Amino acid sequence: MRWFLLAAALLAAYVSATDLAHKQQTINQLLYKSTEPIRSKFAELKELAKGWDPLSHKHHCSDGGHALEVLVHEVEQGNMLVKKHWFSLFNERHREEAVMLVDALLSCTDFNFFKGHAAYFREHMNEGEFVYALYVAVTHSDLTSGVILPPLYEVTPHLFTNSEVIQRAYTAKMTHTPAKLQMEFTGSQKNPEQRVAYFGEDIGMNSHHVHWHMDFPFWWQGHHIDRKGELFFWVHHQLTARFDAERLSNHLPVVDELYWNRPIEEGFAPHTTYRYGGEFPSRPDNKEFEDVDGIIKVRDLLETESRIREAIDHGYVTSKDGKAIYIDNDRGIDILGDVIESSMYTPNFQYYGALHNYAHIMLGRQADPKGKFSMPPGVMEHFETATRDPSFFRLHKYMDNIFKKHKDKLHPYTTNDLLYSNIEITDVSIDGELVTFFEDFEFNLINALDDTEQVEDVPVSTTVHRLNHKPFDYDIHFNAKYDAVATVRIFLCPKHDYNDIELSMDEYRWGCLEMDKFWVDAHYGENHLVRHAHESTVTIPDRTPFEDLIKQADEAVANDSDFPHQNYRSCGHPARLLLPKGNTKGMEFLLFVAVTSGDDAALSRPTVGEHGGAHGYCGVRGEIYPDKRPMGYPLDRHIPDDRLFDVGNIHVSTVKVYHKKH
Ligand code: CUO
Repeated sequence: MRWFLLAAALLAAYVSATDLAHKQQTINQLLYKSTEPIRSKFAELKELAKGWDPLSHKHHCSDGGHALEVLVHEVEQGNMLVKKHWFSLFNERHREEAVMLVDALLSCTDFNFFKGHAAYFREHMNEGEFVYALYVAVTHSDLTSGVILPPLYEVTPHLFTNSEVIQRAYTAKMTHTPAKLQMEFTGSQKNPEQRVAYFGEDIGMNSHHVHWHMDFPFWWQGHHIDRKGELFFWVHHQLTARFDAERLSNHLPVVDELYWNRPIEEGFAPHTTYRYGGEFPSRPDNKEFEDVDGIIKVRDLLETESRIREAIDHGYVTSKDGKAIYIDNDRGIDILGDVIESSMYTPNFQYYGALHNYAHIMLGRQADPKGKFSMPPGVMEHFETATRDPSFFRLHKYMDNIFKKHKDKLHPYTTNDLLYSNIEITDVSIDGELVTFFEDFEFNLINALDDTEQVEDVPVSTTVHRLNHKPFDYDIHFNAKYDAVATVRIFLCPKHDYNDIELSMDEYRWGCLEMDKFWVDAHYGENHLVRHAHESTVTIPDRTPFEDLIKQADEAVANDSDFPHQNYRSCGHPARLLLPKGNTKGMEFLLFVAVTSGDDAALSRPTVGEHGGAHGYCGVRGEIYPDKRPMGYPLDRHIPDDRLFDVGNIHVSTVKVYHKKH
């Protein structure tokens, strides 16, 4: 009997491993050269697409085929966006069409039907819509759990590199000369913003950002996503705080917020081309906002903003049926996030509008607000490209300050709230040095270039500079009065402002970077905790190159072997960007460590497993957020006096971040 059970278990493991390899291979093939028909070398997929009749598989849909019918109807009526046209999620109709495919794929009850529909619609829909929908569906479908999404910068490279690189890539292709092209950051050294372009244009950070919006789409109407509004606040708050830390590292003041009734100080020339639709529009310095014809007026944004500020002052948001939803509590930030973004969770779209989404469009269209020149959308209208534009951080600082207004109104934590009397931290230090450096990173451009199946590919790639840091560990010593699970929270905070004036806790708290948060078993007596930086629960390691994913999946399928399990999510801040750049002399930061009660955990066994990896900024797929406390706790509220934090379970020390040229 035991042998039988063992054999059955082995068989199940074997089937699921090879099953995963097949799924990975399918997703790879669907995304390979996505602007061209499915390659003939993927014969099975190509045949499947050719002979597929979506509606004959309605009984394999959880909704009885409703989503599928809607999509098929639109395709058959010729209502869909044509192929070889730009796609923007902020375009209402584009979004509707993409979401039709997401819904159809998510309704599949078996992967074979997911595959058939995806193959079919790949050939019948706009490429941009298809890629977006497939990424979202793979992210959310249980049928594809374990599948690694290829790096977006290798699937849609146009949105991650610049026009010059693309042109030179074509030259390489036309002349059949393999090429490794150096990509430079946008702009010139005459522009002070250039000093921090390495952050705004970092392809890993951009990938994290676009994936965050795929994990938490504002249009999402599926299963309830826990604390989605608060995560919107937190992930963007952290992006802003991290950008500010990079600015301080580069002798720039922290970013100022955007004002609708003042000029946008920084212009931006993206030097980037759509695959279809020409150049991304540029914006000169000091552009005054103009209404965007037929979409959004400056006046409406001001009105929306003042309604939201009023709700904060009142301490309640008014729902669409006129009821007060009180927000001066821990839940308030989540509701405000839903309101400000705004997502389908907003309690009153009619009254509070969609400040964030319209702001992206407003900024994206300032080069051609009247639509006179038929320009395509600006970089701000794509999550892939938005952070390149300095106005992105101004916009998000503006919204961040609205969130801050709410947080500042909440009652400050008292010493009693902060104290966890079981724990006394005796020492915190860094093992190794905090050292950052620039390195070159290469990614493949094969998918950027049109070609035919008859002509062999020429290897073309591009190399970008990117920030990285040396490995380091946190060394934390503490005493515990009894055995218990404890929550460890680590932040890195700016110590000085731009003028080198030391900041008080209340001044620096809003600029703190979440470095890590995890749960440990504290034992009675002395404890010595060594935590590696690479274990951080806000970051993910480098993404697997598309070429490697293809090779690994193909080999696993050919040999009926395991697909190497790579345990990371697509959403997550790049591990190599965990530290801000610092400077050559060693820039002082504060290392803030708080050990609080394990009761903070929302999960029953917080010390077991990694809870999906990058849960700090990205939550846990399909589960509740693992920490019950407000995101940013205990630095999220106003601190009237630093001495309130004089408790044994909180430790603040000064560390230095060195930047080395090599
Ligand atoms: Cu992520 Cu504005 O929300 O870009």
